Amino acid sequence: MGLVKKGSQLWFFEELYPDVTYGFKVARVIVPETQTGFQRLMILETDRLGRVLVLDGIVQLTEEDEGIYHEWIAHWPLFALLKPAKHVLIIGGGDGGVAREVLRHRYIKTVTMVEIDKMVVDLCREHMPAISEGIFDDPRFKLIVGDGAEVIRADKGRYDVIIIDSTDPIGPAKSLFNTNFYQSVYDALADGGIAIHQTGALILQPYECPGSWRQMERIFDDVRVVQFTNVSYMGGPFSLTAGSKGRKVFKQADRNAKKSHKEAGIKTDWYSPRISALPYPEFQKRLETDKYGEEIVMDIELTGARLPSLKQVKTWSRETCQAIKMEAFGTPMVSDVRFGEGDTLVQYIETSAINYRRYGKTGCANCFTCASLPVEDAVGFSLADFGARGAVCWHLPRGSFADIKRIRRNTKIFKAGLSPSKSMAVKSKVYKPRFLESAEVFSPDFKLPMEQGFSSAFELIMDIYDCNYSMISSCRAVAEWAAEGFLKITGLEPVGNAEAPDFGHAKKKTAGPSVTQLLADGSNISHYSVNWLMIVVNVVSEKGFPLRRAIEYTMDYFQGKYAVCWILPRGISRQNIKDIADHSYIFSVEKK
Ligand code: AG3
Repeated sequence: MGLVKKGSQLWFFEELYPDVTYGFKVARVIVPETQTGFQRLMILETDRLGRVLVLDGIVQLTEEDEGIYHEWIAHWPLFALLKPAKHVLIIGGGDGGVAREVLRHRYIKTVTMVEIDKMVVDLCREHMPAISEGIFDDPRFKLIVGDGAEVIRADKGRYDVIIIDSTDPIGPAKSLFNTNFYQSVYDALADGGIAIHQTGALILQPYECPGSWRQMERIFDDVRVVQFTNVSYMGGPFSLTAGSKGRKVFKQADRNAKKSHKEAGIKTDWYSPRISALPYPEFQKRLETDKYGEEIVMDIELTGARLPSLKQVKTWSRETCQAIKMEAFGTPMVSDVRFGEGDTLVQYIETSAINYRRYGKTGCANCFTCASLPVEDAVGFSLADFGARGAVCWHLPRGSFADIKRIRRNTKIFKAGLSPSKSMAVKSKVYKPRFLESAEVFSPDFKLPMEQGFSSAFELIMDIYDCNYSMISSCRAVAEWAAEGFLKITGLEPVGNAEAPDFGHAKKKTAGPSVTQLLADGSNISHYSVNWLMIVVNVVSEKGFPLRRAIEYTMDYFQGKYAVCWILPRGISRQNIKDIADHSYIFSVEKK
């Protein structure tokens, strides 16, 4: 929307979201929208908020409330430190507001600001001089015009505080929200140092803060969200995500802040060490426990004379959607309407898919969702629907970003049956999969469960982290991976084409496409989470294939850095649950 005429008045409406916006009356256009070579820049004058800097249609600051953001992003890390900071790096921050606040700390020796867009610096300096007041005359201050992600790579262990005052992860700042960048930031910090990044509105940008949190969590020694609200960033609670080099830094932060704020004698208008600025507990909880999705995998012991027909399985699939409260997208895909042994049915749902196939007298079903999965309903319902006596269940946290030990602990393997009230009852002890080193899985001696005569088929499940955004967000790229490269590597035989329909996932929780490639005796189904930069893959097959090549090829294709994988025996029936757990493996793979 941008600038809009309303009668004789001129208004500005923010363009960040396609479906919500806010606006204000504009008194005068100071700098009309200009293409800087990096982004669109505009400076407006308003009666209510003073001058306003807008980049790519998004409000970056208003003179009236810029102090809230600039004070918190600068003073929170600086006062939290155990020892006063000497060297500070600012990435972005071209308007100068962050540097202004940082330079108020008297112990600071150098402040380096790396801004990619010189026009932001020049135009703000000219038209909003109060924001950068004094910084250009301060001998401690140095401006580098360049890409922060590049510049920082040369600096190791130099900075006590690194402040990333970037725009949102669209446009020029995109390269500042990924793991490589966070790794260089960590490397550039001195021991005990803190880095802090603006990570968006908690409610309206629900993946931004969690996305950065999860990447930072794997690199920094501790991570913390600092929450504040202001006028100009619409949507209520807004987040800064901070990471420390050193485990104890944040534990002592609150105490240090009170002491050093008092000693420094810096008068702040908005920052106060007495405000904890912790995020709402609900967010904290979600950050810590959230996973991309969860899956219930069931090997259902079919009974009765007749095996389920395609029609019955279609009914199961439709009703399972209701049981797990998910909307079905499109119609089910089926590898062969005769629906014999090994034939697959896949139904896309809002956030992922459910699927079914049969090996012998075992119905193999998977329900995957990125919302929360009512496991009991899904299993109980499936048992009742197929009139089955029992099922072997694997309940997997998918894409949880936790370390592999925790993922293993949260993977539950058990036998389920129906209770007299027809709901699911756990009928066995709950087991965990066996942990293996990837070297064991990749060794020539490794045998898949069906190669050991234990099962009819197997399932390879991969959660691949830190993938390349453009690869995982493209329906075409993911379809090509499934239909070409992956088949070539594995020698699996396709049935039909790889489908990666666009069901508008961008607006849904998975925020990425899903692809299904039906196989002659199984299927390959994957979902892509654009905001979390990950893909989750399930391949079920009666035939083995070179695991190492298949996994590494997939990681390379999507430029993923790390994978957590499971191998499960499928199409099993009467084996005891302990043996089943013994033949269920979990392992991780690092990029080579
Ligand atoms: N940079 C962060 C602006 C974030 C706006 N995003 C949003 N409302 N979701 C501000 C630059 C000020 N130095």
